[in-house]
Amino acid sequence: MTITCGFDFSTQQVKAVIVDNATSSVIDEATVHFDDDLPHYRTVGGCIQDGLRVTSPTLMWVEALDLVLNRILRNGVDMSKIRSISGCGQQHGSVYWKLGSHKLLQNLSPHRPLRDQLASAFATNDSPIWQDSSTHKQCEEIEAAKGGPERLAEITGSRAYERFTGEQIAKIANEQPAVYSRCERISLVSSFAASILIGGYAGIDMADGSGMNLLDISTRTWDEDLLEYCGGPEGPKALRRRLGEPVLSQSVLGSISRYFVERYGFDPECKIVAFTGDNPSTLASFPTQDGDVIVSLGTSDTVFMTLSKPRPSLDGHVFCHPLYSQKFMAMLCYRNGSLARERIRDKHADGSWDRFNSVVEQHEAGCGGRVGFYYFDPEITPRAHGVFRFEDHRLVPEFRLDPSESPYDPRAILESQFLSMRYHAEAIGLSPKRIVVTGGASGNKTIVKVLSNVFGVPVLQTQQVNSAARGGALRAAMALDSEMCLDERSLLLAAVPDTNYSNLYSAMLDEYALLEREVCVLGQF
Ligand code: XUL
Repeated sequence: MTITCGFDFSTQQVKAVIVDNATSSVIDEATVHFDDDLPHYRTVGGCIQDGLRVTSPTLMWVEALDLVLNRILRNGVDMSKIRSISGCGQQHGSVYWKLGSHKLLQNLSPHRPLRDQLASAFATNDSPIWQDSSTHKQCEEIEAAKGGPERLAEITGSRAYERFTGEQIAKIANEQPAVYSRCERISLVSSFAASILIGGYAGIDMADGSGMNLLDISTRTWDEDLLEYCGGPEGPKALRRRLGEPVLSQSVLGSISRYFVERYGFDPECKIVAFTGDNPSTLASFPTQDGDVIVSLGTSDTVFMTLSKPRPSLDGHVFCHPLYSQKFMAMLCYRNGSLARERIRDKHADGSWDRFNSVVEQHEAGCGGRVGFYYFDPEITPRAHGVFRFEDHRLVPEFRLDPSESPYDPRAILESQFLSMRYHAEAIGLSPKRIVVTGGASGNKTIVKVLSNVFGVPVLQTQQVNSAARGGALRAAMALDSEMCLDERSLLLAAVPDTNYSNLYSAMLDEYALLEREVCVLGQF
């Protein structure tokens, strides 16, 4: 039996899964939850928020890697049977390795934990992550530097976004020149994890590299003008050197470092395949067909599908595909996903999903002309911040309720989240024939039913959880064998749309779009 290992370095936790290559199913797994398992880093939801700036302690991720491997070992997994490893990380987050750290990586001693050996490996201890929205100035400048937002989107697949890594690097290069000048290498969260595993700097893969506003997604090389802008006073050459050359997502980077062989019993021949972003990795974990759109309901909600030709626009993103070097993936990202739904659940349903569902079901589709926008944190799609409720097109502080009525917010948040997905998905040319739903909320029947009705298409669920980590293990197997096939039977029908409701939601779309435009003005930040 051959097995592979997949990692997911996500916002709130690190997960490792062991997959049996013959059946492509998960046979073991372990998780390290940052807030609970590593409380000394004092994170909330895996990060530290200071106004619009959001970072995670880089060393916390390092410590989590040892901890999760210890847990896998304790479960009794024979590490010497693992043939290859890959994985993913939350997208856009960046790590700044200090001058000389390549030597630390090459000489890791198996007798001391990674945390002790890499404690001084970073030029800054705080890694900016995808929830950061502090780089509005850099967004305006980078679009100007590349000839406008449309041109930037045409080249890199996206207009400028605050969380994108180029903007984050530009901010550090200009505002923290001492940090930038003592940095020898910049990794994404994905290539950072791969670097530790190979004991040397791993290249940034092209799929995750597409989330930087630096990569030309057609030529798959760094764009010179963008290197010039993001590299600040030290210039484009110095940034190119710090980034290294981008690599194909399916590249075998090398064998696992001696540290893991001697400390955990890995086979010295175990191969490390390039890590990628969590969304590309999730895409790689599904047996999708043409017309399938994946909706991932997690800390962030994301919507994505495979494309043969890039069609970048001012809405959403186009990334290089994580499996096929000639294909692309289109994506939308929402910051106010599960955490916003949980906030409404806690306010109106005492923290119980069952109660939340029954409150949702007490109201008719469309909430009788009520629409709510719940951007508790600055939203990415669209760019707006705040909570806004409309009754018959008029802004109201709260929805009016008869004494016998239950609150509208639970249904209203689901409807506006999914109407937004449908509206923006149509804007980037995604018209699903089926939706495959994944992520924490995908097991909730009421939520899935509303999703199906809003899009007017059937929704399929997967029996497999941990799609992003599993995508890592599957990619690790495919990079070596290529004959691994993903089984359609792992997808089960979870909801079919009710035509009456779907027609009603179709009719609501124009009105929704008008209100969203109003909210973008009211909720500017
Ligand atoms: C995608 C994005 C988020 C993170 C979450 O663009 O910012 O989905 O990848 O981990």
